[in-house]
Amino acid sequence: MVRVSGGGGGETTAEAVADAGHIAVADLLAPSEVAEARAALDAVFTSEADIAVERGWRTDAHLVAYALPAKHPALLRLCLHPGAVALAREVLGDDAVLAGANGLDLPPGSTGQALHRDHPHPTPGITLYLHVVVALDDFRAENGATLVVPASHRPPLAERVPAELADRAVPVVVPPGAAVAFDGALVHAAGPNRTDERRRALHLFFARPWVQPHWDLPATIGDAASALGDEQRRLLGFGPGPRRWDPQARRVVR
Ligand SMILES: O=C(O)CCC(=O)C(=O)O
Repeated sequence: MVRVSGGGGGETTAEAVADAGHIAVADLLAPSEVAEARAALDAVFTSEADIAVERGWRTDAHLVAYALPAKHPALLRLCLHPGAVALAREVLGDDAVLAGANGLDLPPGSTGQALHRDHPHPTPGITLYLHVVVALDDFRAENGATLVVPASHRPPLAERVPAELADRAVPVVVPPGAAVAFDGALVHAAGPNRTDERRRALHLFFARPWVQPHWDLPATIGDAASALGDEQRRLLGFGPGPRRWDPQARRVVR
């Protein structure tokens, strides 16, 4: 994994995230994996086209699909990509879990997103959530490269509301297959797309195993869980988390 921006360069990935709040890494996905991810994501978008507008998944600003590992076998594999998992583990620890996984397409003319924090309460000194945004198309300033506000996850900027920090937002320019990763409390947004090209990304949202995930992936995957390997189950947040009572089986299950 080659870090291409974020931090001063001499520190570890975890130190760079603690300091600047964000990093960019090159070549997280190989070109063949980028092609596979694009095709799989487009297949999910197509399969949801009939309900996307009414659910707010397709707007003028974005096309979004949630819970990707439950929707396509290639996305189950790619959302748990060894490079992304290694990055999450460097920052969050070896027991990091995937706490959400979405796909986003910024259509031509998109206004982009408002600056926001994924986790609204900064936790200076410890990163609880790491958002790994994997570029599936070139991320350029003109087509909506991720905007980040460096160091906005820690004091003094942590006390400021996102909209106040617009003049400090900078685009992170990366090629397809690279990733922008940031502390979930960092102020960021998908930028406006002023081109006639699409700008697609996978959003891999990792967390420490003892904080609330943004998505209940074990429940979403349901019966397909029996086909998962032990490592996939652990990364998706199946056990050893809280137990639950299955009234049908009349036993405790994870
Ligand atoms: O796609 C991006 O550049 C960032 C998306 C994002 O911030 C979000 O969906 O919360």
